[in-house]
Amino acid sequence: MIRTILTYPNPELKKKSAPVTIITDKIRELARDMAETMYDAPGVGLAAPQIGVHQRVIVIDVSPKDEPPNLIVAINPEIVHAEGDSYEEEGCLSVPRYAANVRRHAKVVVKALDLEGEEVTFQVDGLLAIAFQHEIDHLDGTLFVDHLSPLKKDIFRKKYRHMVEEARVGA
Ligand code: GNR
Ligand code: NI
Repeated sequence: MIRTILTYPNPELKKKSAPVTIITDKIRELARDMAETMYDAPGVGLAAPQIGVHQRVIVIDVSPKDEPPNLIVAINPEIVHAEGDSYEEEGCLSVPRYAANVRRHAKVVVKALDLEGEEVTFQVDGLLAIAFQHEIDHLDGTLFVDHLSPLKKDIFRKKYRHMVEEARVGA
């Protein structure tokens, strides 16, 4: 089932998500719905709090459109190692129509559980490394715009309010 993606400035996006303690059918259904919602959007990732569920579950698929899908479901993901710097443009399904460059680690090692409860380790770089960091941020109530300098964030807030108002008039 495709779920509704919450958008900034919804306060639900600022809450910290809780670790998953048992992988139940409900968690499996959540992961399925998240993947469906991500592919429908479309986006390269989605975190549970973006659909109002405050559990530490993320889905990611950065495979190009002309290649077969490569879905990652990560439960309780944790960055256990990081190195290098990256400064790339990001967007977010919860912050529509806005993009900005964000400083991230270039490479990360992420430990997580899969849907069978097995521990899995991802050693990633490039867009996949950025996506993991972006999604794990969501689990801690952080949006990419929270990484902007105070001046840029202030400009974002003003521009965004204006954009949302314009969109409302247009509707
Ligand atoms: O679809 C998405 N694209 C994207 C592009 C650059 C950096 C991060 C992302 S994640 C985003 C989907 C989303 O909002 N996930 O939380
Ligand atoms: Ni996002």
